[in-house]
Amino acid sequence: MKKNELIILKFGGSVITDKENPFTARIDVIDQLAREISEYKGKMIIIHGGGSFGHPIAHKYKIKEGYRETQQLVGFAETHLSMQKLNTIILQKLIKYGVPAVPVPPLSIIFSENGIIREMKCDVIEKMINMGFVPVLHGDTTLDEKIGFTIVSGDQIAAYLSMKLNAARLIFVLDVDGLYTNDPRKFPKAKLIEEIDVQTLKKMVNTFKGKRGVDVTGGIAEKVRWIIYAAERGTQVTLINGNVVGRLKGILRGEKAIGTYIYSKI
Ligand code: IP8
Repeated sequence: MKKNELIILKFGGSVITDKENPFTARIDVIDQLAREISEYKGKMIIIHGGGSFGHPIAHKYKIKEGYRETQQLVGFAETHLSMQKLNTIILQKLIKYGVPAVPVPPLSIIFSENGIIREMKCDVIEKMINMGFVPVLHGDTTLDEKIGFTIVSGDQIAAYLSMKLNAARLIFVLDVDGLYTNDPRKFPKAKLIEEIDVQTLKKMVNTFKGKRGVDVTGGIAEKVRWIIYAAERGTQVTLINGNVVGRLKGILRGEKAIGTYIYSKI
């Protein structure tokens, strides 16, 4: 299958927010990433995670678990609003550097079924990228056919869009260098996996453990499942560290940066 030149970027919640402090964006990092993105002129979609803007409220109201009582409705609304606030911070930085970034709230275009995207209105996004805009989406609250509502992660949206729009590359921008054999924050001897083919990764998926703070959409193993989903469908997946100045810029220029490269035989 011929891939188009679309690049999808996924910003992890831990790189763009301070996960230890509710509603705190890492403004300097967002500024730096926006500046690096502004040098890339091809088609691009950006998706960001929730970090300390999304997960603590979603956790408080048990939004991921589905609708149980009316008090959750305001919690659902609050969670979505908080994600939009983070989205606005990112848009402001991108626009400051001349990137034509436009918001696309996933709540308005996704129906999920037991937490898995069943339907997503992608024609608006396609039209935007064809015109030269950079749509900016995020993990979000969604309406769900089976459980009323839930949360869909930015990783899932990124993997789904990679498949649907036939993206050439999916780049995960994290607060560590890539995928490690173990959690590098807890185990200093953990090794960075520099290259791995998707079949090997599939066999290892349950060995990945760890998440930080309250993370309602699952930890690293869940991320790896969506990486596999995209890679198996022919998108080249890479994980890099967004805290290191210049790494995103390099990879967008087609240079080889420190990170994890997932290979598939498609
Ligand atoms: O951080 C979750 O997105 P993620 C978004 O990509 C919310 O898992 C609302 C918690």
